[in-house]
Order: sequence, then C-alpha cells, then structure tokens
Amino acid sequence: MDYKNLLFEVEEGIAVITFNRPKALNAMNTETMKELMAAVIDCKNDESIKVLILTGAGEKAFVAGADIAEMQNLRPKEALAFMELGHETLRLLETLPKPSIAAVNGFALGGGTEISMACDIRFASETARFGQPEILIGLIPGWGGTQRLSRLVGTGRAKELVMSGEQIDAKRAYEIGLVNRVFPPDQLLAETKKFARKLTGMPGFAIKMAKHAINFGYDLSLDNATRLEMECCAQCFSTDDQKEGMKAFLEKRKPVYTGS
Ligand code: DAK
Repeated sequence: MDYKNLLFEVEEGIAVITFNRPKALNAMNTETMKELMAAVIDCKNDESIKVLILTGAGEKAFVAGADIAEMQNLRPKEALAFMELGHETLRLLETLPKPSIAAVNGFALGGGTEISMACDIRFASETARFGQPEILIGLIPGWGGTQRLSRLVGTGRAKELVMSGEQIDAKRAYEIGLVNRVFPPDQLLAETKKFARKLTGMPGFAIKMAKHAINFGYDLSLDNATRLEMECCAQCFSTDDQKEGMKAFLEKRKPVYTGS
C-alpha cells in the first residue's frame, strides 16, 4: 500500500512506521489514522515482520495529537466515528501478537501520548515531551488516554496530567514510569533498533504468549490471571523453540530459534 502520511519500511524483520505530516507536527487526521490501521494490519499479516517500531519524522514531533483543525467543527456523530477509528486502531496495535516499541522523538501530546501508550515499550529522546492537553481545548482524552495512562502511572498522576494539561519532559516521564528508557536524540532510533533486533532473535511464540498473558491477564483476578499465565506457558511446550532453548542451555551453547 502507498501511504501519504506515513513512511513504512521493513528491514531484517523490523518494521518502522514513521509519522510524516511535518506541516502539522505529525498530528493525526482521519486519513493518517486509517493509514496507521492499514500499516498495523500489514505488520500483523506479514510473517517476516517480528517487531514494530513507531516514530515521527523530523526532530520536533512524534505526534502532536489529534488534528485540531479537522476536529474543530465535528458534530457528535462524526466525533464518535473519529474516536472509534482511533480506538480500533490503537487496540489493534496494543494486541498485535508481536512487540511494538514507540521511539518518541519529540512532542507526543494528546493522541501522540495515547499512540505511544498502545505500544508495548516506550523509548524517548531527551527532547521528547508528553502530555494530555485535551482539557486546554475543552475536551478529555478520546483515544484511551484516561485508561492507559492510569494503568501505566497510577490514577493520581494520570489525573494530575489529564486535569492540568501540563506537559512533562522525558526525564519526568521516565521517573513516573511512562517511558522505559531515555536516549540522546541522535541515538534514539539506533538504540531502539538495537533493542528491536534483540527481540527478533527471541522465540516468537513465547514472545506472543508473554504479551498475551500480560495484556489479557491485567484486568482479571489474580487467580484467573495466573491461570491464564500457566496456560500460556504450557502452550510454549508445544514449540520447537522451547526444545531448542532448553537443549542449548544443557549443552552450554547459544540457542538457534526458528520460530516454530
Ligand atoms: N493539530 C493540528 N495542527 C497542529 C497540531 C494539532 N494537534 N499541533 C500542531 N499543529 C500545527 C500548528 O497549527 C502549526 O501549523 P501552521 O500554523 O504552521 O499552519 C504547525 O503544526 C506547527 O505548530 P506550532 O507553530 O504551534 O509549533 P510550536 O513549536 O510553536 O508549538 C506545540 C508546538 C506542539 C506545543 C503546539 O503546536 C501545540 O500545542 N500543538 C497542539 C497540541 C495539542 O493540544 N495536542 C492535543 C490535541 S487533542 C476525540 C478524538 C481524539 C482526541 C480527543 C477526542 N474525539 C473524536 C472525541 C484526542 C485529542 C487530542 O489529541
């Protein structure tokens, strides 16, 4: 598929989706969200893709939010459709059976923070800025911000950010657990790719099961969640990679995983 507002590259099992609407600091309009959905579906269906990275073009922005110019005159029915498109896309991203990493290279505001939170892992450049500023334009987050932010940083900090609309820098985002690692701007993508390469070498089915157990166990009771974990773990014993991993350990050599 040809994308107008995204760049989509695949190299050595790693797909990189780059938001590329520089005139609006990569803000998400309907067209870009539809393209993101198509790209995530491509990543899901393409077996050669093992890991997905999302980043923004240029040094200034990851995604500066939903497109305010497009949203300005929406009627409630249209607003709901835009919100549902975003929700569906981010849920697809969140439940993609492969790891996703947001490489946040600049402003990640509103929808930008929300997209990064639908990824499994967030790496940020020292210049990145996060926030849920919707309140400043008379809204609240519409793409899962109130829920995923609470789950990542706790309800107190989520309320602080959502009610004040304040931006935080990468250091603070790291302190509150919103981002996993922070890098100098010129190292962000290289370091993200380095980490992604590490994941491409892992046993793919076990990665998928780990993600499934964490994602779908989170809202269950501890009893049901640990039961889910056990079942996911037991399923790993059906793979050649589990046999290879344990054999290699006992033979004191590096495992060679095939993904089967
Ligand atoms: N939408 C549209 N255009 C944007 C934009 C955005 N979110 N952010 C920036 N731009 C555009 C600016 O209008 C400007 O365009 P021109 O004037 O050059 O034509 C260009 O990008 C450069 O921006 P600035 O000139 O403002 O650049 P600065 O360096 O001075 O400031 C900034 C950078 C990121 C601090 C500033 O642009 C800014 O505050 N941007 C808005 C950030 C923001 O509020 N983001 C959250 C958007 S709300 C829902 C669905 C979704 C959501 C809610 C409800 N439903 C459908 C119900 C989610 C909402 C959001 O994400």
